[in-house]
Amino acid sequence: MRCTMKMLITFPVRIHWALAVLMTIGVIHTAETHAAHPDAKQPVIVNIDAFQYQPDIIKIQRGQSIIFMNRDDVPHTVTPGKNARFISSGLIKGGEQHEVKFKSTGIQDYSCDFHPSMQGQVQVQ
Ligand SMILES: [Cu+2]
Repeated sequence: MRCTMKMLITFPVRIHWALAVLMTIGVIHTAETHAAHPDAKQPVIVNIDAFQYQPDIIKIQRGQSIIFMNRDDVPHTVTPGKNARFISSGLIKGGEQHEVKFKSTGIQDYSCDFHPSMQGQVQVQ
């Protein structure tokens, strides 16, 4: 009887301890994973704001994505230039975003169909 009571008390404690260990392992594992892959290809943001791509020149790794976020109220596009190897965004409405994955290396220019002064460049390494 005494033994049963003790088990009832210690069981939840053990569960908590096991969870704490698992969570710690999870945190360590996550940290190691990032350390082992310093070039982890997270998407980067290019804002479209005040009729400008910001930044207008950006370096990324092959296989990395850019999320173009249109912070203006009017639509814009991300239209590839002749040296670019990605598919046109089509119309990106105000407040919307569009993701482009860059699979080929090299300098790739782009512009906006509606506003010729809007020019950007992606340098894919
Ligand atoms: Cu535009």
